[in-house]
Amino acid sequence: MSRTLFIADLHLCQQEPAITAGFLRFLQREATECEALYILGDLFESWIGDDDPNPLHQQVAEALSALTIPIWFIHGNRDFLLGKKFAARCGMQLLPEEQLLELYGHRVLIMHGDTLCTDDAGYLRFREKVHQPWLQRLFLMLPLRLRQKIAVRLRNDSQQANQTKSQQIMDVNPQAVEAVMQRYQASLLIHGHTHRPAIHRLSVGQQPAERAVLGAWHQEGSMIQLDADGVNLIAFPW
Ligand code: OKV
Ligand code: MN
Repeated sequence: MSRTLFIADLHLCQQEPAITAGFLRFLQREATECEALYILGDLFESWIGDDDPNPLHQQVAEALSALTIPIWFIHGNRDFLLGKKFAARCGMQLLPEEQLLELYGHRVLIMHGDTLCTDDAGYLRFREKVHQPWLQRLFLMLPLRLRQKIAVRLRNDSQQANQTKSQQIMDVNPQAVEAVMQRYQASLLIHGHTHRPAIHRLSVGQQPAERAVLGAWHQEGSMIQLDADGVNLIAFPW
């Protein structure tokens, strides 16, 4: 079937086995009937190293590697540390944080979406820190137990900070959207992160354009299907 699927923000974790089960079902059904699958970040709720022996990771790697279609992965703000080793175990290929695709006659820009939330200065500061290669290398050299402790601490701090942030701060900045689409001359942007599934019409320069936002999998599944007819946002029970 000539269609490409996009998903993001599953936030898989051991505490939510129903979402994992839904994802495995999605892989067996939908994902076998498409040309390629793009995972646009936050597949996992947290990631502290490819050496984490979490059985959930093994389960996901097995299910993904069973697919015959190409699988592409862009890091999210939660699983940004997911590395080449785990990607190889899944049979998926890592992409840079912004990637332009030419699909079915569309110029499609894909990304996780966190870098579009430019009003959230606190988050951008956190991002800059934990994206420093030397700090990542240092973190990954720590014993797993210590990494786990640090991660729990950072997640608690972040949860407290988010309680005092407005909804608008945590959405995309319209100028940032227009700028990045202009830079890539993209007519369609697909991203996740904000958990506000929708297809927005906008103009970039003078040209009509679209921004398709994936939903999180907290209550139901969410995917975007792209084919020759255009872009479709689909919710489904998991
Ligand atoms: C992921 C987020 C925790 C947001 C830590 C260096 C440092 C990496 C890390 C630890 C935390 C990812 C890897 C996690 C995302 C949070 C809290 C807020 C807003 C270091 C490199 F600094 F400690 F050396 N981490 N984990 N947050 O638990 O998956 O996205 S995480
Ligand atoms: Mn996110």
